[in-house]
Amino acid sequence: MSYLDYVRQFKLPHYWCPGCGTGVVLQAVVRAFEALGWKQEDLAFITGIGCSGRMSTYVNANTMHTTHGRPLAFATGVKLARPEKHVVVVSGDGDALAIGGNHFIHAARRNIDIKLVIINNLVYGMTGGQVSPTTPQKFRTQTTPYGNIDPNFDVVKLAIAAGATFVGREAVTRPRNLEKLIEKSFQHKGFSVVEVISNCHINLGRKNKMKDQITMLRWISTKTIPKNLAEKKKPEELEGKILLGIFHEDKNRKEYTELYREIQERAGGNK
Ligand SMILES: Cc1ncc(C[n+]2csc(CCOP(=O)(O)OP(=O)(O)O)c2C)c(N)n1
Ligand code: SF4
Ligand SMILES: [Mg+2]
Repeated sequence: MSYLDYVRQFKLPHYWCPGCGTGVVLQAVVRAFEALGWKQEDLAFITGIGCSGRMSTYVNANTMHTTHGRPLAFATGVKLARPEKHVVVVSGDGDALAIGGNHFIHAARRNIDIKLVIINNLVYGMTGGQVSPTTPQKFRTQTTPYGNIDPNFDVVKLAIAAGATFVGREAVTRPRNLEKLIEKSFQHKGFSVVEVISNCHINLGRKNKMKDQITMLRWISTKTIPKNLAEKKKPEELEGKILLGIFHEDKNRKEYTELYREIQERAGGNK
């Protein structure tokens, strides 16, 4: 199957602003489906609400466009009911880490086999650019017009601390690396998290002297550095940099639906 078979082309043109990084993530996701040869009938693709949440409109598989912050709750239900299926969630930074922050840490804690991709555009894009838990300090947003004072989450550290067994980070400025990372995370058995640094030049960039997508993508390029290159740099050269790559992979921890099946068998269920 071609990656285009995983796209509902009759739904195009898409909703996103020209140059939005969300489209780059869609491309990487469907190319990973193609590389893995997943059948559409074996795939549940679930999103929350936000510009990122709109992705379930365009993916040609079993899709659920759920409520804001709740895609992991829906996905947990799907995976427990049909553990043999591939369950993929795409979520925004607000969706996954603000309103959905609790679902995020608990899905990670359980190590349930859900593949989570977080489109971290550092803001609530869809609703006009309110501050999110990943907005950098000093950034101006709709709700922090004089600059954000809240420290931002490090999504990678949060995911590892909560118990995710595959954790990586990429940026929309490196689409091929992004595709490879997403493909690898989809092959992992357990709760995987790929954070994608993305651009919302419309509702964040324009408030922060990045008037268009090119300027914002350049900023992402200068701000990010692959982990292997970072290893050769001095600490002072890495100040304020966001590292990219795979940060954690644990293949030994038991996956949640397997544990659930075991306990069902012990309890005499599934007869
Ligand atoms: C329960 C609930 N609260 C608030 C909203 C309004 N709302 C819709 S999208 C959104 C934020 C989206 O931000 P993010 O998850 O980062 O996605 P993005 O649009 O940036 O991709 C909010 C607050 C909602 N739809 N439902
Ligand atoms: S508002 Fe931002 S995140 Fe939403 S489509 Fe436009 S550029 Fe993308
Ligand atoms: Mg966002």
